[in-house]
Amino acid sequence: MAGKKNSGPLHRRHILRAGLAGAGAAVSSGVVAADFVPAATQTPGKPMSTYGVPSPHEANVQRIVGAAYPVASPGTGSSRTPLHLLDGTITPAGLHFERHHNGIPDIDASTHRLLIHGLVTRALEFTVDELLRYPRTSRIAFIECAGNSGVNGAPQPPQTTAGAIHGLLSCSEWTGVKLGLLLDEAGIDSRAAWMIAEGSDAASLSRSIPLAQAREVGILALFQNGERLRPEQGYPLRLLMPGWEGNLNIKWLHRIKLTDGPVHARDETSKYSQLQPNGIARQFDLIMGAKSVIIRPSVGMTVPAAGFYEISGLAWSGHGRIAKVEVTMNGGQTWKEAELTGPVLPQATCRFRLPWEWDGKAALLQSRATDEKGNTQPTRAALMAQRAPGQIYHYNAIQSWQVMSDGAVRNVHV
Ligand SMILES: Nc1nc2c(c(=O)[nH]1)N[C@H]1C(S)=C(S)[C@@H](COP(=O)(O)O)O[C@H]1N2
Ligand SMILES: [Mo]
Repeated sequence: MAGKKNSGPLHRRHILRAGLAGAGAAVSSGVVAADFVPAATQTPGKPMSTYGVPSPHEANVQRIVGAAYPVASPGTGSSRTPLHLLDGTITPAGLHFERHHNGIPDIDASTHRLLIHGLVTRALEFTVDELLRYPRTSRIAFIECAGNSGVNGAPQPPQTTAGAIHGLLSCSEWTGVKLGLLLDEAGIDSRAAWMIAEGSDAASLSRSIPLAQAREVGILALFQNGERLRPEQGYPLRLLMPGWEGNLNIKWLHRIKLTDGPVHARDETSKYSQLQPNGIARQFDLIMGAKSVIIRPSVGMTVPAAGFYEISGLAWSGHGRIAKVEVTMNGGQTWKEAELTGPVLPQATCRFRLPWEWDGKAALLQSRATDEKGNTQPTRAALMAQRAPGQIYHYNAIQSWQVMSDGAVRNVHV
């Protein structure tokens, strides 16, 4: 069945055949409609609220907070999106992963300024109110930290949830002003080839970015999923470089300087460069590769019994749209093409799904995404062979989950 396309939405016939129709409890014939009165129908409900929050019954759906290494201040480190507790493609703002190099600054938008200077015809300074007068654009895009999934580089596979391993990844609708518009207003000097963007946090995080691409795809994001950016995501202003290394999406952005070359700032030499086995480091490896991960089932979940299940996961690529996601339930002997349900947008996560009839025997599940440019995912062995020991950036290898005969799921290196 290699490469066979899934025939589309599940048919009721298929579900009946696979026995899922028995998943609900049988209702005894003695039950009448009058007995079936939910308690909540008996009292008036709660009033309206000014800002909605999730159901108290979903209180376990939280970001996974915790630094994997000792940090200098409590605001330094990351929290991860609980991918395994969500569905669809858009990350709720309150669950967007966080990566702060020195905490979240408290910024009053009315005093914040953006400076564009360096190799420009005239330096420009903007207040946030001024930026809000410019024409806006919206796009759905993922942000993925370059260190995402790097824990899978460890010799022993971590037995933690899909969110804990792969949750330095979130996807939102971002709205703001095209960077190119403001660069053109400042006037790009012919010597300018790069720019450095700097944040106004205690880390003054700054990264060099090739100017032509920044002008083409960069967005000065002011809104996230319809509301103003959350402080954790860079309020009041962040740079969005869809599909590029998370680190380039400078939060609390206050300065863009046009330069003739990369600045080799601290954050692109001490970090975010990657040592190869030959001792030479790759620098400015800026676009996130094609990637996918099966989220249901994954570690922490149990497949209760043989029968029908839906395998589901996320796929994304910094190079464009996802073209296909193949899934194997037998460790790569045969692959089936999953259905991409819902929007398939460039530089955005998309959802793949595939029906699975589990026979109750041990099964090795993997997914492999290919994007529209033909980029695909390496095996873990192939990826590790290109890395010096301990190098964890841009880990996009195929994830392997072993479903054991008792239904438990293990992370395995194959
Ligand atoms: N100013 C500033 N911008 C920053 C960072 C930071 O610490 N300071 N972290 C970067 C890193 S490493 C990543 S992965 C993304 C994370 O964005 P998020 O916290 O909105 O998920 O922001 C980037 N922008
Ligand atoms: Mo990052």
